[in-house]
Amino acid sequence: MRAQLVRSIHVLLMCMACCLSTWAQAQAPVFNSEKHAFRVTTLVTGLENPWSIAFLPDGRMLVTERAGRLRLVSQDHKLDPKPIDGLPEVIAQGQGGLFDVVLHPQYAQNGWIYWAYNAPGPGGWGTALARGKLQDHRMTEVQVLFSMQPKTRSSFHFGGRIVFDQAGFVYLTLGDRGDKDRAQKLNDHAGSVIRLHDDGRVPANNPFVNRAGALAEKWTLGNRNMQGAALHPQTGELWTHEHGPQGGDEVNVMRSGLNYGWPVITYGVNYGLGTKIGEGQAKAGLEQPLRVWVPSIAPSGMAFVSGSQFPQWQGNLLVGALRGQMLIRLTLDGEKVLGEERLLQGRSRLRDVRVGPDGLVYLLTDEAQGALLRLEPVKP
Ligand SMILES: [Ca+2]
Repeated sequence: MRAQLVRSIHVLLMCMACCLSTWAQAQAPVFNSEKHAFRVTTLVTGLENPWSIAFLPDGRMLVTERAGRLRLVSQDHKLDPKPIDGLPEVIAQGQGGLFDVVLHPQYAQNGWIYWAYNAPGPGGWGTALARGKLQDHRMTEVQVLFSMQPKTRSSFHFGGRIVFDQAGFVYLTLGDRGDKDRAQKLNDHAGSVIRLHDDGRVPANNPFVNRAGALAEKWTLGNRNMQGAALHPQTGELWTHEHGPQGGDEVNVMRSGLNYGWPVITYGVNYGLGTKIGEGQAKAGLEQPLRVWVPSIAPSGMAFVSGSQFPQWQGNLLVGALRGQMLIRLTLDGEKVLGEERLLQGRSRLRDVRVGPDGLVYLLTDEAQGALLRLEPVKP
């Protein structure tokens, strides 16, 4: 009798746990939107604060978990219980941990996998970039290509997105590490995008290579914390978004040597206090964003829509939102934002947004029991 009662309570608790999960594996709800109806299929659950997805050519996927694990997902969407080992030490602390994972554009020929992570070093820790080659469950031939300087013990603003351009340069976004004045310093990597050759060498035509006292890896400055970056499919330019302070999240196009303003100009204010930061919203010589979100949505993950699955979304920019808990679809005319649609509102914090090789849209939810979701078009 007592055993039966315990069993009943156990079943009830299991049931409640299922109901509490936003994206249970069995459900595939259909959503209507302005241009497409779509189904959201839950492919994988049980990921701890997943951060990034990369698609291997054989149909498997790599998924990072912020706590420091790189995971494999099989072709039939089973999460391999055994993480990939051989990665250099990851400091999982506050917002820091394992971030982006990206394949080299010639992965089929060279096998290089790149990842960004919070690396230890003198003075604390900071964002770093490494690459390696996957053999079964082990990363081999590992090389650390870059490690930001100086390192501090702050838990905030690491950036951590990696993008390759069409010429083969690799870009890494770096946050201001919670110390805003660092973003304006040329002798500090914080608050910038850096640009490297694929083997970590500094390109001779980087903007500050010949500037005395400047760090040669820097491509931009004046950025606060970019957790979304993608290459524009037509122009080949690097688009990013960044977290503003309270209010003032931005979308920008990153160009060589330009200053994106933080913290001299911003559309945001100090958290809680609502007090002014810097000198206002615009200043000569400092770049203006293409789009500003006030109030903040806390953007993370970014992808341009391509492929044949969502023809009415072709060329649109998708942006995930953490605090905003939604997927944003921006329609564009060149660098002008024409419109915005808010999808999947109030369901989950979204950490990553990708368009897969199959043209479907993949999302990661930022939760202790996070999920890999897939948007699939539904005929009306
Ligand atoms: Ca700015």
